[in-house]
Amino acid sequence: MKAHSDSSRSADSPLRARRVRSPRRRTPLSRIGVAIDSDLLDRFDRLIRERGYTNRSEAFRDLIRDQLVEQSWESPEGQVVGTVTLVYDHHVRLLNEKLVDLQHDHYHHILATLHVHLDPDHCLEVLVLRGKTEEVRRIADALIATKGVKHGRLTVTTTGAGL
Ligand code: NI
Repeated sequence: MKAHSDSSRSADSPLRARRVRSPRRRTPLSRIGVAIDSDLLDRFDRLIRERGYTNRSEAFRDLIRDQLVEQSWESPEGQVVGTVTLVYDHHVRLLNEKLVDLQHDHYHHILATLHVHLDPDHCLEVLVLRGKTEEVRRIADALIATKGVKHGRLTVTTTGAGL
């Protein structure tokens, strides 16, 4: 069995990693060495401490996953999950009806909706959407662009598969 025979290889040689097998993992854990400017590393350490990370590895993994999720949204045919947050004034004429109509038009892509009455005038809605990237983006754009919506944002996330 030829395992871990690459220890002589430089730690930062591109795209090489030492693989460590753990019985509890579906895929082996790989260890990599990263050469990084000291100042940059200091700033990174401060940043991740502020965000509550207790070790660099988990912070690196999250950065990588974040980029992979972003990339999955570049493919129009990819299956994605996203949330749309809307804040609007429910006194604006026909706005509620327009938003509800839009949601019924796309009911098969909208998994759930949360509605919060923020104050006597304002409503906040959070919608969970699933589907092909281009479909989810189109629905989110239509909701956010509806006249009377004061703020809207699509947050892109993932079905979790493959991460
Ligand atoms: Ni409301």
